[in-house]
Amino acid sequence: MNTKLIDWPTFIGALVVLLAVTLPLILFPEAGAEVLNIINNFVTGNFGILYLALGLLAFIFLLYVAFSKYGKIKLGKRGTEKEFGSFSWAAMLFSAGIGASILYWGMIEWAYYYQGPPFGIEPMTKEAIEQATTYGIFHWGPIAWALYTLPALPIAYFYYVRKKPVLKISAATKPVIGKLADGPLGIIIDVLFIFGLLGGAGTTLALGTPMIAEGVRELTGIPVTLGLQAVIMLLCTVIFAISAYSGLNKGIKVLSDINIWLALFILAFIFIFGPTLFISETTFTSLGLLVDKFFRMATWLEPLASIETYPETRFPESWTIFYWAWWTVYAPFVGLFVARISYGRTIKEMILGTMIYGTLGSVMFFGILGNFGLYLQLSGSFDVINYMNEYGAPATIIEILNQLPISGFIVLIFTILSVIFLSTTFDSASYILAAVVQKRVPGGEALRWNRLFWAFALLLLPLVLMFIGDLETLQTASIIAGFPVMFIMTLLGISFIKAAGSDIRAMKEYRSPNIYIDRRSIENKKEE
Ligand code: NM2
Repeated sequence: MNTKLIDWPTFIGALVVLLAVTLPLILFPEAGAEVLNIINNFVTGNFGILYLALGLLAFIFLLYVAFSKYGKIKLGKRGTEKEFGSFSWAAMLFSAGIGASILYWGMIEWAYYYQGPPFGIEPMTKEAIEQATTYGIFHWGPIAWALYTLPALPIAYFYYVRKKPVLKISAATKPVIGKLADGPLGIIIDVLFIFGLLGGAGTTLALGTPMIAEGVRELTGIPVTLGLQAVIMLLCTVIFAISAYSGLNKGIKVLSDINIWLALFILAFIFIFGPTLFISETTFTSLGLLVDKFFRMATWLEPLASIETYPETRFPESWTIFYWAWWTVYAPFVGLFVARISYGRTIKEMILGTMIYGTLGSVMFFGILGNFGLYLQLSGSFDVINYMNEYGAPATIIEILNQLPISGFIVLIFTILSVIFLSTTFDSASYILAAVVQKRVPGGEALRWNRLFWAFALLLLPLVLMFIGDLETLQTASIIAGFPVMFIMTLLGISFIKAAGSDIRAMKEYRSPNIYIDRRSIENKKEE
C-alpha cells in the first residue's frame, strides 16, 4: 500500500470530522437527531437569506461572466477543437451532477407542494397545482445549475488556461487567499469541502435507498426492513466501489452511458404511454410560470412568519434553502468534473451549456415523471396523495409506476436505473475525494486503495442517517454541511475574476488583440 502520496493532514482531518459527526449519532441516536434539528432550525431560521442570496448572486454573476470579456476566454489553445460533442458533454455533466434523487423528487415533489404550497396559497387548489408543477423545475433549474458552474470557472481556468491543474479546492482559492492556501487554511477548506460532499451524498443515498428497496419489494416480495435497506446500500456501494476502482475510462464511462440510455427509455415510455398531451401542455405552461415568477421564487423567505399570527409554512426552509444547500455541497465536486470535460470550449459555452442543458434535463424529468403522477391524481385514477400519506413517498413512487402498461418490467428498469444513477454519482465522488487527499495524482488517477476507502466512507453517514432519520434529518445533513461551503463558493467566484482579470490586463499590455489567453506566451514575453 503506497502511502507516500497521501496528504495526511487533509486525509485525517476529513476522517476526524466524519467520525466526530457519525459516532455520537450512532451512540446517542435520539439526542443526536435532536441536536441536528436544533442546528438545522438555527441555521435555516437565521441564515436562510444567505443561501438564497448565494443562489441568486451566482446566477447573475455567471450571466455577467458569460457575456463579458471573460466569456470569450477559450479553455485551451487557439484553434483547439472541443474534446466532447455537445450531446456527450451534456450527458456526462448530467450523470455526474445528478443522482438517483431526480427519479425520487421528479416523481413525487409535486405532491408535497400540492399539499403545502408557498405564498400562502390554499393547499390542493388550482393555484397550488400551478406551484406544484413549477417549483420542482425551479429547484432543479437555472439557479441550481449556476451553483454547479461557479466552482468550475476557476478550476477550468487553471486547468486549461494557466495549465496548472487544480486537484484541490484550496488551490483554486489561491488568487484570493494567496500562500494561506498552502497552509492550515487550505487544509480547512479542503476538509470542509470533503465534509460537505459527505453530507450531500448522505442525503442522496439515504433518500435513494428506500426507493430502491420498494422496487425490490415489488419485484421479489421481500418486505422492506431496515436490514434490507442496509444490504441494498452496501450492494450499491460495492458496485460503485468496483467502478471507481476500475477508473474513469472504464467503470465510470460505461455506467454513464447505460445510465443515459435507460433514463431516456423510461422517460420516453412514460411520455408515450402516459397522458402525452397533459404532460406536454402542463410542462410547457410551467415554463412560462417559471419565467414569470422566477425572482419571486428566488427571494421568497416568508418574512411574515416571524409574526405570531401569521401561519408559518416553513416552505423556504424545507425546500429552497435546503435545495440551494444541497446543490452547493455538490458544487465543488461537480465543478472539478465539468472543468475536466470542457476542454476546447469557451467560458461562455461552458456556462450557458451547463445552465441550459442542465435545466432542460431537469425539465424533462420533472415534466414527464411529475406530471404523470399529477395526472393520475387529478383524473382520479390513482389517489397519489392518500397513498403517500399512508405508505410514504418511496412506496408511492413505485405504485405510480405500477399504473403503466407492462409495469413489472418498468419497475425493474426503474430500479436498475436508480442503482446506476446512484453509482455514477458516487463513483465520481469517491474518485474526487481520493484525489483531494493526495499530494499528487500521478497519471490523473488517485491510488486504488484510497479510492476504495472513500467509496466506503461515503456509506457511513447515510447508513446512520437512515436509521435515525425522517426526511427532515436527511435534509439537515446537506443544510449544515453546506453552510461553510457557501463561503468557499464565494472565494471561488472571486478567485476566477482575479486570476482571469490580471491575465487579461497582462495580455493587453502586450497589445494582443485576442481575448484567447495562453499564459506561457505572457511569461515568455516578459522574459524576452
Ligand atoms: N442535487 C442535484 O442525489 C443526487 O441526485 C445528487 C442532488 C444536488 C439536488 C445531487
